[in-house]
Amino acid sequence: MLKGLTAALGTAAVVAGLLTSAVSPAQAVQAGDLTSTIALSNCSASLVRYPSSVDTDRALMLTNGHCLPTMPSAGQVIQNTTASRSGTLLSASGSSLGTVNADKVLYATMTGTDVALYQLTDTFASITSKFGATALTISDTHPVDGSSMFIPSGYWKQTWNCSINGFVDTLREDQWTWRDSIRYSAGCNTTHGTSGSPIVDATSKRVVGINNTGNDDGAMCTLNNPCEVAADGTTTVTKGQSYGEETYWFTTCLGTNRAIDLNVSGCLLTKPAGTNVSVTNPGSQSTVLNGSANLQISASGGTAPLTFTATGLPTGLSISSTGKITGTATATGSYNVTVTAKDAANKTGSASFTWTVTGGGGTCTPAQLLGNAGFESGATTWTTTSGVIDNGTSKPARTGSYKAWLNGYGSAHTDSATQTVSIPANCKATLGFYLRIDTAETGTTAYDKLTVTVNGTALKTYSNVDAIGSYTLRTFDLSAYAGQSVTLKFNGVEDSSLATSFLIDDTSITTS
Ligand SMILES: [Ca+2]
Ligand SMILES: [Ca+2]
Repeated sequence: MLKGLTAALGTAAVVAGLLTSAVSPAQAVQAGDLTSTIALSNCSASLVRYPSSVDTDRALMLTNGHCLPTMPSAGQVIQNTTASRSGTLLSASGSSLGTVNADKVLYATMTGTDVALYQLTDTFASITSKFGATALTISDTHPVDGSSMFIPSGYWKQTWNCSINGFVDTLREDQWTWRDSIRYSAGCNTTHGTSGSPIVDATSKRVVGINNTGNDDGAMCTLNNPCEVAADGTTTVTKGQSYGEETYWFTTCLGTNRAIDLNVSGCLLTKPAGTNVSVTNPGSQSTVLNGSANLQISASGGTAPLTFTATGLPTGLSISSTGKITGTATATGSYNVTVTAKDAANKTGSASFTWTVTGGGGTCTPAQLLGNAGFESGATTWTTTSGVIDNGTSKPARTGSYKAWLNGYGSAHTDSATQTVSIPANCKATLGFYLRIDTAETGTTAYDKLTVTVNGTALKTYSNVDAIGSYTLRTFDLSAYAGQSVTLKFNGVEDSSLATSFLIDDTSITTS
C-alpha cells in the first residue's frame, strides 16, 4: 500500500476502503519519539535538514512523492514548483507546536525513490525561535542492513520500531519502480497514514530513509501491492511486508548554496526524462522502378543517440540506424512508410509518409547503350571538342587504337566528350569507364579537373591530385535515370600551366 490517505490514491472505492479501515494501530514499544515530525492532512512528514544546512537556510519538510495533491506519474520529476502546504509540527510526545507552511516543492518524484521535499516559509533559525524545534538531520550515508530504526508517524502520533531487513534492488508497484528500497523486519507493519514518515536510525537519530509502502493483499505488483523484482525479472510478494526508500540520495545532489542540482557528479536522485523525440516528415517520395533511393531522415529532441527504424519501405529499400534510406526500388506500388526514432531513454517519435515506386510493367532487356564506346570508330557518335578522340601512341589506348584524350596542353583549355542515350524504364543501369590521369602538377591542390555529369548533375570530379598512370575502372549507378533520356558528359578544365591529361577508354552504360 502507498501509505497515504489522500483521495489521489486511486478509485473512490479504494479510497473509501482505506478511510474506513484506517483505525489506529495497536501501540508499539516506544523506543523512538515523535521529535520534529509533522502531521499532514493525508500523510506524515518531518522537519529535516542536510548535514551541511545552515540556520539561515529555509527549513525543509520531507514526505513522500505520493503525498502530493497529485501523485507524480512514472518518469515525472517535479522541481522548484510553487506550492501551498501546511502541517502541524509535533513535539517528542506528539503535542502540537504550531503550524508550518511550505511555499515550494524543491524536488519530488515517485520514480527511483518516492520523495517530496518542501521548502518552508521559515528558516531553521526561525523554526527554532518560534517552536523550540530542531530539524532531524538527513544521513549522508547508505543505511546499514540489520541496524535498528524507528518510524515516527506525525499523522498517527505513533512510532514503529524494528530494524532494516535488507535492501530490494528493484521494487515495483503499479506504474512506479523504486531502487535499493529498505525492507523492514517484523515490528514495522506500518499502516495507511504513515506515508512520508522518516525512517530514523536508532543510534545516530539521523534520517536514513522514508516510509513508503507495503503489500496489502498479497497481489502482485498492483497499486498498494508492491512486488520485489529479481535480476531475472522474477517477481515475489509477501503480504504485509512494508518498505521505505533511501534519503541519503539528497545529500549526493547538493550544489551551490545547498540547492538540489541534478547535474552534480554522482547525484543519485532521479533526473527528468528527456524531451520527446520528433521526427521530421520528409513528405511524399517517388522513385522510378529500379531507381536508387538516398534519403536522410532527420529527428530532434530526446536523449542522444537516436536510433532509426522503418516499416513499410518499398521493396529493396532499407534504413540505417542513423536514418538514411538507401537501396534500389525493385517493385512498383504505393507504400505507407513509418520511420521511428528511439532515443537512449527508449522514448520514440515517428513520421509517416507515402512512397510511390512508378514504372515497371515489363522486364528489362540487358544491353550496353553507348555508341562507339571504345572510340575505335574515331571521331563519331560522341560530341567532342577538337582532337579529343585520338589514336596517337604517345599515350596509348587501353584497348584497340583509340581513346578519348581530354586536356594535356599545359595551358588554359577545356575539353569535353558528350553522348545522349535513353535508359529503358524497367532497367537498372550502370555507367562504367576506364580513366587514366597523367599530370605534371605536384602537390595536393586540384588545378586541372575532369567532371563527369549526367543531365548536368555531377557524378564525380577528378583532378591532377587523382593522377594514376594506368587505366582504372570507374562505375556509377544510373538506375535513378530509368525511363529517361540521359546526357553523359566528360568535361575537362585545365589551368594555365603544367599539363594534366585525362585519358578515357572502354566506356559503357549497361542495363540489367
Ligand atoms: Ca579504345
Ligand atoms: Ca595544369
